[in-house]
Amino acid sequence: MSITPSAASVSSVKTVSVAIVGVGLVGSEFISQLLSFPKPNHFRIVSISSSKINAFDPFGFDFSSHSDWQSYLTSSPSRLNIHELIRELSNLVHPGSDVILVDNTSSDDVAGLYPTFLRAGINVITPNKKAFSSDWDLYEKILAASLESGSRFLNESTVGAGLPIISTLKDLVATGDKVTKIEGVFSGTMSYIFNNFSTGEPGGPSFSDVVSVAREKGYTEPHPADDLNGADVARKLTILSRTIPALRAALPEGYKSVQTTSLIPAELEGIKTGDEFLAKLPEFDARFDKMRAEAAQEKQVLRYVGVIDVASGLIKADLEKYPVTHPFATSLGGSDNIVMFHTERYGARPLIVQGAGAGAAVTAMGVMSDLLKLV
Ligand SMILES: NC(=O)c1ccc[n+]([C@@H]2O[C@H](COP(=O)([O-])OP(=O)(O)OC[C@H]3O[C@@H](n4cnc5c(N)ncnc54)[C@H](OP(=O)(O)O)[C@@H]3O)[C@@H](O)[C@H]2O)c1
Ligand SMILES: *[C@@H]1O[C@H](CO)[C@@H](O)[C@H](O)[C@H]1NC(C)=O
Ligand SMILES: *[C@@H]1O[C@H](CO)[C@@H](O)[C@H](O)[C@H]1NC(C)=O
Ligand SMILES: CC(=O)N[C@H]1CO[C@H](CO)[C@@H](O)[C@@H]1O
Repeated sequence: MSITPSAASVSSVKTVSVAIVGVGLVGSEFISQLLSFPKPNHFRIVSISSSKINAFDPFGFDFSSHSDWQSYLTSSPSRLNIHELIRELSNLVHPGSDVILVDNTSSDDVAGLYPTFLRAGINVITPNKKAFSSDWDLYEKILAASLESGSRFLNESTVGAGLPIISTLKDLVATGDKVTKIEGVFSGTMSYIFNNFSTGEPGGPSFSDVVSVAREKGYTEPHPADDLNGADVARKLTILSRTIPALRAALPEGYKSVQTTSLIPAELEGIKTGDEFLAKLPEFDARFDKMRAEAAQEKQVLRYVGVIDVASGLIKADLEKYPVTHPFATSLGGSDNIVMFHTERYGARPLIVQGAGAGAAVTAMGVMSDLLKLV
């Protein structure tokens, strides 16, 4: 993708030091988008870390080519010590000089340190759902640390990757609209599986075949049960619920408090490896076939959705049926996400956000757009 900022946006002398923890799919793509940003710009990359190694340069790396950062990292002698990193980064915080941590990991440990980063004056941008969807306690600590220090944390890409879902919800709330219900397909993996499995026809490929193909294509976690348990959707619902004033404290234990239907057959609960799980999944195809056929008879499709009903306080992740004419049946392809916001102002015709909800390029774009909000 190409980004063309206006010349005016670079007129101030502010520098922004960026530290990236986690350099897999999203992290690598984000670095590449940052390095492609037209120069001169505010940004300099001062730190890159994998789970083990850290490369740090307080003046900012001077990469000659886009792939250079990989050799800096692999040849760095320093092991990652996250507390040390926080100290180094806090030394770079001055008026006119901001520091931003980009957390691309899915680590609970890094998420647990957000309050420490924020109190040290370091802004946090993250696609990592862990911090905001876990216990209320951590969430409150993050909010308090941000308020106290004035450091900001941005989390747009935690739900729907690059799609404007959190920002849309925030705007609805901030302008005084009343959200009555949010309903959507929030998991790219579940979207792919059911878009393929349930098309409104009574027959089709078996559930286990669809899951296997999804895994081969890299759309699922290595262990498909980690997607089929619904926890990812529950985490995203937690993040959205906490943004709605009436539901702010509705989920004390975060995603664990969401009413979640797991698609893992009880008999396959706790199986250690993804391979073993997939080998046994065909034994349960008949159940899924039956649900699909029943839905088709009612001219409906199956979709794994998240629902937040504000009036009743019901927050659930579940397999539901939708008419074959419904947008969840007609407008989804691949691993698209779709989210419907029912509000007082939008009335009978809900606001709908839809598009690719997973993938490195669009997730990194969500992170990048958060970064631009900070300058
Ligand atoms: N990779 C992403 O697209 C993405 C998006 C938003 C946030 N994040 C967060 O960023 C951090 C690092 O992510 P990670 O990718 O390293 O996690 P990972 O453990 O490699 O996760 C694999 C993920 O693949 C995703 N996926 C589904 N369809 C895909 C497609 N068409 N192309 C690529 N990926 C697809 C699924 O996302 P879903 O089931 O979650 O949709 C699944 O969670 C984590 O905290 C993660 O939660 C990642
Ligand atoms: C389901 O996936 C298979 C295998 O990739 C593909 O051939 C088929 O066209 C897909 N069907 C739908 C409805 O997406
Ligand atoms: C996401 O970040 C914003 C600050 O930019 C915060 O107001 C909001 O509460 C956060 N959402 C969650 C659920 O953490
Ligand atoms: C999506 C992504 O970039 N994930 C990576 C984040 O960083 C960790 C640690 O280096 C990698 O293992 C992940 O693949």
